[in-house]
Amino acid sequence: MARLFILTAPDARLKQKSRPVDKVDDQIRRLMDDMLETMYVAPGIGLAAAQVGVLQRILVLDLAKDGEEKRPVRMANPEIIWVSDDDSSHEEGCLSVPEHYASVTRPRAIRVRYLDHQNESRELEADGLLAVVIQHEIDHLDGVLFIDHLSALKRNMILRKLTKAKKSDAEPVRA
Ligand code: GNR
Ligand code: NI
Repeated sequence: MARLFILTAPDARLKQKSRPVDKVDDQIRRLMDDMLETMYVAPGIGLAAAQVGVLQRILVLDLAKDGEEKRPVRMANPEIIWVSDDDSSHEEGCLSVPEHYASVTRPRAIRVRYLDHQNESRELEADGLLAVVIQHEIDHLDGVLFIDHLSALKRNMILRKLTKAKKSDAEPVRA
C-alpha cells in the first residue's frame, strides 16, 4: 500500500469531471487500497480519486470510530438512483479544503448503485452521515466541492484564504 498526495483547492484537477471505470480490476483495487490508507492517515472518513489527482469515478469511505474495527467501503461508478423528498443540513469539511467547515443542505437519504471491489453491482440505501459522505464524494467525481454549495461570498472568502495559505507555504520566510 502507498500513501498518495491529497490535492487542495484551488486546483484545476478538483474541478474536472471524472470518467467511469471500465472494470474494477487489480489496478483499480490497488488504487482503492492506496486511497483507504491515505484517508486513514489524513485522517478522513471519505476520499474520492480526484482528490489524489486520478480522474476516475472511484471513492472510498469508512465511518468506523476510533478504536472500532475498520469498515472500509470501496465504490466505482457510484450513481444516486433515488433521493428522499426531504433535505437535511450537516456541518461538512474536506481534506481538499483544509481547516474550513460549513453547513451544507442535501437530500436526507439516498439510494446508490455502484461496483464493489469485486466488480459486482450493488445497491445501498443510506441516511445520516453515510448519506452525507457519499454525496460529498460523488460531488468530487463531478468536480464539485462542498464550498460550491455555499454563497459566492463565503466560497470566495475561503478560496482567498486557501490561496494565501498555499503561497505562504511555498515562500521562504524573510527576515
Ligand atoms: O473527512 C471528511 N469528513 C467529512 C465530514 C463531513 C462531511 C463530509 C466529510 S468528507 C471528509 C473527507 C473528504 O474530503 N472527502 O472528500
Ligand atoms: Ni472532500
